[in-house]
Amino acid sequence: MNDTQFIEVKKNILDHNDRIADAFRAERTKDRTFLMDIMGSPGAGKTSLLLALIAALRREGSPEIGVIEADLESDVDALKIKAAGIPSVELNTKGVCHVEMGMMKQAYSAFAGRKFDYLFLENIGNLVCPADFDTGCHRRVMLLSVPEGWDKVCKYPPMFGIVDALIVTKCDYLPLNPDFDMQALCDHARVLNPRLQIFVTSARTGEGIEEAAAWIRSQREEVLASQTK
Ligand SMILES: Nc1nc2c(ncn2[C@@H]2O[C@H](COP(=O)(O)OP(=O)(O)OP(=O)(O)O)[C@@H](O)[C@H]2O)c(=O)[nH]1
Ligand SMILES: [Mg+2]
Repeated sequence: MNDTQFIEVKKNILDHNDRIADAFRAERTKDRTFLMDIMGSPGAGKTSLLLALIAALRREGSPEIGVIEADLESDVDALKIKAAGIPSVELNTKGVCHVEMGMMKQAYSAFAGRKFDYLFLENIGNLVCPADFDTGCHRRVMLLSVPEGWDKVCKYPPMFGIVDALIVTKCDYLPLNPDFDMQALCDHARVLNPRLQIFVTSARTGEGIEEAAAWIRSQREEVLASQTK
């Protein structure tokens, strides 16, 4: 007799997380807060890009913007964001390699009811685990920096498959990396994800920042419009 039971632990955990994420997202839509999850490898340029994007978003109107900074350890990034005059909460995962909804809700509650037009999550630097966990955001983007190499799209396909936008960062390094094949990156990424938006940016020179910020504004408008339908 075969009495082996298979327990789908991962599926159950993810389903539970997804349900909480859907409810959280709906609440934030009601509040008119647009949430965006920023993912990418350690050092891909997440904090630098965030600072550049927030400066660009602030050039039009005066949106209320907040940031949740997730890290395995330290408050280095949260302090950088605060130093730029942006409300920020440090989400210290104590070694966990992704953010899930229990953490997200706790971090959000630390803003004590403050209302935002845009709320960004800088996820843990990791191209693998964060792809599995819905963080309750309206849009998810991933960063790939030029020094990492275009072939990461072949090695970490799930992340490329689930995001709304790919933001190539540190494009000022392109002249130093002649083997970075932008066309191959875009072709492979669009096979994995045909609806993917792609931006090529540099937080150092400002290239592509206005375009990415305009897309973020348009995504917020889209989310808010979906609520009034
Ligand atoms: N040349 C160049 N360097 C950049 C750019 N963006 C970030 N950097 C540098 O890359 C390094 C990492 O940038 P961060 O913004 O801290 O990257 P991160 O992804 O937030 O890093 P972690 O949070 O530690 O994973 C820093 O030395 C930045 O100055 C860019 O567009 N061009
Ligand atoms: Mg950072």
